[in-house]
Amino acid sequence: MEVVVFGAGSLGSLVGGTLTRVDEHTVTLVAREPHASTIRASGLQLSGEFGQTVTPDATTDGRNLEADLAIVTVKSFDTPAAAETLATGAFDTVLSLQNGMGNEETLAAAIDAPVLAGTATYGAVLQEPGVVECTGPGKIVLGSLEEGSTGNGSNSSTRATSIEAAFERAGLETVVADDMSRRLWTKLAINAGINPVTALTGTTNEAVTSGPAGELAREAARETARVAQAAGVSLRERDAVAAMDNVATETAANTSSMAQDVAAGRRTEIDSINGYVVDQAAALGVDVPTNRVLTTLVRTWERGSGARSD
Ligand code: KPL
Repeated sequence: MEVVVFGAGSLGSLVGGTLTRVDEHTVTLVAREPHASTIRASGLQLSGEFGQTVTPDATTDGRNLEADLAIVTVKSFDTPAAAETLATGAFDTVLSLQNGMGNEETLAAAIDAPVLAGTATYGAVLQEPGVVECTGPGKIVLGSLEEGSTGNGSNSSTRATSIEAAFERAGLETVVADDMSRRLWTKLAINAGINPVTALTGTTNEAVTSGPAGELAREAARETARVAQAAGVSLRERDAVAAMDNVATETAANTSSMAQDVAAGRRTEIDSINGYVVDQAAALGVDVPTNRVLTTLVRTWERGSGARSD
């Protein structure tokens, strides 16, 4: 399978690099400098669980590429730009493995290829250009967001199943799901709890496995489940909390993507995670005080540090 990974930061490099381990896949990583040129010069080092050096192709220019599969791992605020770039190429299937909500719709509006939704809970950290570490085992769940399109034999089902098989052969734990909307809301609850709390406190995911920080993260996950329910998605509060607890424990040593962004002085995905929960809650008449406070604090940090200007 020919694979292009758009936005090969930590998770994208981990997934793309892991797929490169299997001979039948040709992988191109679309990455920033100096990551791209380091990979071209000396390969991509996978440290941690997948330890080895692999040699995917790497470029900074994502235009006019062609592949069987495009995996999108850009930050959610970069999805519109990535969609425009992807639209200049040709892909059989596009798979979003991003945090936050609304990415699939943005991609589908711009690209002439089926877009599958996906969630990934692997802990991944880009240690330095050319080196990505898997800091916690996880799982990839993928499928179509269209109701009724994942039945046996449907096009989406066939595509999802062949991607699942390809990922599994490379050692990435992957399952196909027919309830992607619920899965995306569950992942949103996980990120709404873990990401801002670890980002604001400069801690690893272990910080939310217990104590007051854990309770704060759990409350953010509970509120997210309430908003999901108001939106017609059957996600129980206790399932959202259990999912968050499970990921925090499995990835305890990981620095969450938002904590990595804050540590590097970069803009975060707060708008499409807790900010999305707050906006949906307002539209649906649900009170989400914890998500509101977390959103305000992270946005205040972004403005104060110059990471955002609005
Ligand atoms: O998705 C993640 C992230 O950091 O954004 C988790 C799964 C919480 C891993 O840290």
